[in-house]
Amino acid sequence: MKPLARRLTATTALLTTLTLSLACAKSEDDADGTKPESANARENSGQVAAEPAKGAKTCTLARYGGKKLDLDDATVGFSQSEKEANPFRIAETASLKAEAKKRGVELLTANAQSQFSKQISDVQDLIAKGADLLVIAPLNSDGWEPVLQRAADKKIPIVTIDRKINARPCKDFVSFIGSDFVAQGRRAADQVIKATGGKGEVAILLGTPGNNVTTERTKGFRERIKKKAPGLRVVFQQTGEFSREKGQQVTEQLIQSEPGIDAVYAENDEMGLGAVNALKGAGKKPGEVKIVTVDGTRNAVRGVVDTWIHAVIESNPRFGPLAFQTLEDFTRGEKVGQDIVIKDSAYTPANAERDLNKAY
Ligand code: GZL
Repeated sequence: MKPLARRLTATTALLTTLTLSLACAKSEDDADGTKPESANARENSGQVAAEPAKGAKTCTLARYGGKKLDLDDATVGFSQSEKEANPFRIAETASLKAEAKKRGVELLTANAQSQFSKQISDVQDLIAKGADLLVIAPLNSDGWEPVLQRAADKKIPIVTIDRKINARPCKDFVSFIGSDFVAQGRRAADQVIKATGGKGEVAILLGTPGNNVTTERTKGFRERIKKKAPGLRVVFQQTGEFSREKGQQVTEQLIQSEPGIDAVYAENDEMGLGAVNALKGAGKKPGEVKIVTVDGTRNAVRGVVDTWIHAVIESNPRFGPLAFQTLEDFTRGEKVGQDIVIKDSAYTPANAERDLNKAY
């Protein structure tokens, strides 16, 4: 398809989505009752790509030092971090692949199986195989220097999605596209406060250490609890490594050490579902312990419908359209955002059944 024709199509699609989003924002409060700053445009299909909430456009090819490219003729390398057992990762990779296919862009992919050393070698391999541009879903926030140097030597622009790397925007990488994880933690705290009346004992199932998602979801949650519900005490926190199995194991320990626990904040759905399994195994009833999780996977939202889980804060993994649009704008010499924060919705007892088809 001619670039101009495709550009017009892409622009029309974007305008349609944004119009839908504005329509939604005007017509309904956000699912978790906060102002619709995060209301996503929702089509009947329910599956909505991540959309920018904020992020000034300041990075240009000239500033970054890349070369003009026609994305249609380029090869994009995608490095996925975690094994695709977690629906978040499955949906994220599917979104990238679907957008590459839709645009007819060659996409090389690699999966680090949750091993950081493998992700570094995966990216080196993608460069060796001729990737002109890189999209990276980083496992960790630190340790990227070898890759950044190699990419810079070959003038290969990098867009990071989902998690952040500790490097210089519009210098070491072009853009970060992802959620506001501190806001996710705050919104999870609001749900725990609602569910418990702001009193009692709460446990945190932490994500894996070494990335900004765990740090920021914890920061947002703790700050909000301290500010809005001093009667809620965090009596336990331990990493469940973002996995269902570990989340179950840690919750089994939690039930032994804190039998009177009132609520669990799980920093992702997989750990939250593990916690549900542990509570079931301990003979608890649905809703006896209030669980709040983050992601928006279908199983967790079903957990809200059957009241094992109180609420799920969305972390939208469908970065494909926004990542490719950013690459296209950048390689055409247009300004792009350095820090593109996307919108996230939420699932509560009020909307989970109605919105189940929007989960991934
Ligand atoms: C969040 C992402 C997290 C998900 C988890 O953007 O980095 O990693 O919330 C995943 O499910 O393990």
